Amino acid sequence: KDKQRQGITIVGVPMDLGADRRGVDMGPSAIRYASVQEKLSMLGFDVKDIGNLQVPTPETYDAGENQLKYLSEITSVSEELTQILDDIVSDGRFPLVLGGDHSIAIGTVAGVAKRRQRLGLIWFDAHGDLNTADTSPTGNIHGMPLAVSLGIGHPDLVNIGGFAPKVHPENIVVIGARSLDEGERQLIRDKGIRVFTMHDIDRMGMGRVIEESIAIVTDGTDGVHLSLDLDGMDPKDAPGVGTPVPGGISYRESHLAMEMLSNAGILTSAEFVEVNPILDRKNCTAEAAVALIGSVFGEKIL
Ligand code: HAR
Ligand code: MN
Ligand code: MN
Ligand code: MN
Repeated sequence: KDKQRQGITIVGVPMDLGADRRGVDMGPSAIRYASVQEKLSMLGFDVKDIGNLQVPTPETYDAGENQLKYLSEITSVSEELTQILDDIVSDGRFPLVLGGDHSIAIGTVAGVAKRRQRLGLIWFDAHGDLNTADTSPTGNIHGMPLAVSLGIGHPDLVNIGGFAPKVHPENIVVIGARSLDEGERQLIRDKGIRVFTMHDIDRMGMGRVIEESIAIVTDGTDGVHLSLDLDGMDPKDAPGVGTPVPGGISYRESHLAMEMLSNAGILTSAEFVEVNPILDRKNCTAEAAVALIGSVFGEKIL
């Protein structure tokens, strides 16, 4: 396949300003330690790791406004990430972003959407990340990136990269949702976003969920981004996340999802976020992330 020859560029974003619990800033290290580069090289890809973005440490800054904590710091990191992602895409390489809390998706999505007419987006997550300052129960920006990408939220975030919105509701799927706030439910209804909840996954099976998802994110689009929050998985399989929610996607279901996406050959960029090594057991969540990354890039059992 074409993808076999495409280069992959890894970039780490050690961001933890978007979440309450410290430790996700170590996510990129943990994922590298779990041999992500070796895995991709073994699969035959030309892999280049450009290292981490510089991210401010919370201790040296004031969180600022309570409903949008660290807004200005997250805004500047997002602008920088947008530029880097746009460069990777322009070079014809596949960007693989390692987080960091999910607020980094604001920059990732902006960067990969920049040169596209229409981006498809797969949001694998226990949460909707569809809050705004008005609806957020915490003021944490990692609960807002999907809303921001839709053009909803603080103008500094929404206008990152100089354009908005980055995605349209009809090209988005959320997979694995089981913890939504009232304002998020409202937004899902208003915008008609396709959300495959855990209930849907239980009833339909992951196979059908992914078939329907592929149809949605490829309909009229010229690229598909996978934004994978490790808390979408069940905490039994991925305990090292800041906001675990029981009853999630199993290890096997998540692999099936990645394998089907790989077989469909539709992904043009991906990010793996919210790995928190402090809360993990012997790095097993980072290892799960690397196993999933392997499947995304075509690793097969036989
Ligand atoms: N919905 C809650 C909030 O807005 C929880 C945020 C979820 N945390 C994440 N993002 N890990 O998916 O604060
Ligand atoms: Mn998330
Ligand atoms: Mn558009
Ligand atoms: Mn989440």
